[in-house]
Amino acid sequence: MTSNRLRVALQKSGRLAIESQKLLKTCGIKFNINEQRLIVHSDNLPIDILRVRDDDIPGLVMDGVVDIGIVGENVLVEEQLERQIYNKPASYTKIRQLDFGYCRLSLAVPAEFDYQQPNSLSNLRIATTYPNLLKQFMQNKDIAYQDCILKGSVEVAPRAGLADAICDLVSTGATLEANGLKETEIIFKSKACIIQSPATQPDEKQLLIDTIMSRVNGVIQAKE
Ligand code: PRT
Ligand code: ZN
Repeated sequence: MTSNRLRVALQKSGRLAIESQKLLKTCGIKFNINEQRLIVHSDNLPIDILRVRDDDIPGLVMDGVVDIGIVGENVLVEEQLERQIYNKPASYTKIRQLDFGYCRLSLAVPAEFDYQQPNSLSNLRIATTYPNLLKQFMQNKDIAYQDCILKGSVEVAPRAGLADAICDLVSTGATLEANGLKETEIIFKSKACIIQSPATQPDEKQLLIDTIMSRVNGVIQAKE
C-alpha cells in the first residue's frame, strides 16, 4: 500500500492532539479537521493526516503504514519493547523531540507505605499500563514482582485491593495525591516527539519531510 502522499499520524483527541495539530499548522500545512473523519487531506501540500489513538501511532510508523507520527516517548518505547518480544518490526527514527507532552512514568505507593528503595517492592503486585517499561526497570534492579496490567484507573488499584503499588504517568502529582499515593521513583521521563518510518521511500517524500522538519526547527527555536 504505497502512496505518493506523505502520511502523518496524530492523536485524534487527548493531551497531544491540539499541540500536534497546532505544530503542523504553524509549519504551513493547511487542513481542516472534521471530527467524524479518520483521514484529513491537506489543502496545500501532498499530505494526509491520520487521526488515531496515541497507542496506535508507534506501530503504524514501525510497520510503514504512515511515514511520520507525533507521539509520547512513553508510548513509543513501551510499544518498541513489546514488539521486540514478538519479533515484530520495531524500528523508527526519532527526528525531533518536541516541547510538549512532558510527563514522567513513576512508581508510587500508598502514603503510609514504608518505602526505602525499589527493593521495598520485592514480590509485591504493581498495577500499570506500561508493563514493559516497568519490567525493564525492575529487571535492571533484579527485583521480582507481579504485575496487574490495567488500561485505565491505575491510580485506584491499591485502594481497590488490586495491587500494592502502581507505575503510572505523573505530571503535576495531583492525581497521586488525590488517591492517597506518594511518588517514590521516576523510571522514565517523557515528552512528545516526531518519529519517522524506516519504510519511507520516494525522494519527493523525504524532501517534503526535510522541508517540514526545517520549519519545525524554526518554530521551536523561535519559542526558545
Ligand atoms: O485516546 P488515546 O489513547 O489517544 O489517549 P490516552 O487517554 O491514552 O492518552 P492521553 O491523551 O491522556 O495522553 C497522551 C500522552 O500525553 C501520554 O501518552 C503522555 O505522553 C502525555 N502526558 C503528559 C500524559 C500526562 N502528561 C498525564 N498527566 N498522559 C497522561 N497523564 C495522566 C496520567 O495517566 C494520570 O492519570 O494524567 C494523570 C496524572 O496527571 P497529574 O497532573 O495529576 O500528575
Ligand atoms: Zn492511549
